[in-house]
Amino acid sequence: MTRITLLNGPNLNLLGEREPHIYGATTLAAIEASCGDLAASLGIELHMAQSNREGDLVELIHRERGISSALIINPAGLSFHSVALFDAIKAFDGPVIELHISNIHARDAQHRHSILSAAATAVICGLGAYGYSVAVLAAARLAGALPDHLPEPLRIGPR
Ligand code: CA2
Repeated sequence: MTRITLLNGPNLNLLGEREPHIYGATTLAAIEASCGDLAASLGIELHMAQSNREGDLVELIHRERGISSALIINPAGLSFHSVALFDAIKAFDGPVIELHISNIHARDAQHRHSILSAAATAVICGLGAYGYSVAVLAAARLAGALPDHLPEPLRIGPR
């Protein structure tokens, strides 16, 4: 069974509790439950983790090398300065989707430029919690693991 990893970075454990006007009212637990359901319906194993520590995320990515066929990561505040995460993403051997709940391009200067995007295969932002569902579908597509019964427009891909 194809395995995909979904990682969430610092402070995202607080989703739904604070700043709902920016990050929405959905909790991380609800997002993970919904992504798990979607993955199951696609016949994919979805491995999920959240950490507030940069080193933990680096190690989680290392551990998935050769095991997960694609990586989805919301690096949160680490997006804007973490060279260690940049290098870990570069070292991952499959497609990597960088995901943000908010549209970081429409944010203040501090939240506008992710240095990780240059290492990612694709970037999804501004779709709120729905972006996680889109990312799971897209990661499955990039991993070549979408089931044949899905409509053709969902199965066509960039490559
Ligand atoms: O929009 C996103 O998903 C972000 O990655 C979230 C980060 C932010 O630094 C990025 O610019 C965009 C912040 C995550 C903080 O999460 C919180 C959740 C609830 C309450 C407070 C913070």
